[in-house]
Amino acid sequence: GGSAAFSSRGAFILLEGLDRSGKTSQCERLLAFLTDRQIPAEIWRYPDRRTTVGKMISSYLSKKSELDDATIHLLFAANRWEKREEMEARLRSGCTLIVDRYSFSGIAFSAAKGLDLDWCKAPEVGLIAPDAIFYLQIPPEIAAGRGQYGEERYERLSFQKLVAKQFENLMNDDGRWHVIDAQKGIDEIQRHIQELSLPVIERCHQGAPLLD
Ligand code: T5A
Ligand code: NA
Repeated sequence: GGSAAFSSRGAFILLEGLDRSGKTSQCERLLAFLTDRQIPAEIWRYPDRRTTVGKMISSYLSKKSELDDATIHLLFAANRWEKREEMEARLRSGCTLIVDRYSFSGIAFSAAKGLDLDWCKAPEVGLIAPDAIFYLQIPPEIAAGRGQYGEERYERLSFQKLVAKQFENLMNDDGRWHVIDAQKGIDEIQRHIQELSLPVIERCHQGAPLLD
């Protein structure tokens, strides 16, 4: 036989959910857990507000600027594209990426505004796909009761209800999606995410191909 296509890599682990569903809290705990076990890992978050595109997005989200729905949709997608190459390099270097929001947020939030679903999905095609997706499921009313809700553009209960519907429409049974009850305690949720993540990370270390 010729040279094997084996190539160890890190896993792309995605957390998705409504605003205030607990994504960032879980990402930070998962990073601490993996780091303790000497598994190389980093947190990446979208939007990445540090880039030029990210600054435009941040200004829009904090209502300092206005953009039409199609334009902001494409900026969110561009903010993922501008990091794609670096993301691939980090994964191939063996680092697991714990990602706080990605394409599903991009699609769900824009589709909730009434933009055509297929049009919303199109600019996401060709990005690296996650190996596991943890959807932190929470009734929008409960999320609305958590800290500081209401300051950014999309933090309105009526809109979050529409976003929740879109997320649920995007989930499928391809084995990557895990619906997590986000009303449970932070530590219980974390243990569940850890248990489900370790075999995925192991598979990626064994050379499972990158998804797209
Ligand atoms: N967006 C994003 C798009 O429209 N298109 C896109 O392509 C992308 C990527 C970005 C906004 O942009 C939109 C979506 C968003 O509206 P953001 O900066 O990601 O926003 O901010 P949020 O996702 O809203 O982040 P939040 O910080 O609001 O929510 P998290 O990260 O889900 O929640 P977290 O962990 O900060 O927790 C929120 C509060 O709840 C408590 C925490 O202590 C904290 O006070 N909490 C819990 N309380 C009880 N039980 C639990 N299990 C708890 N877990 C956390
Ligand atoms: Na967050």
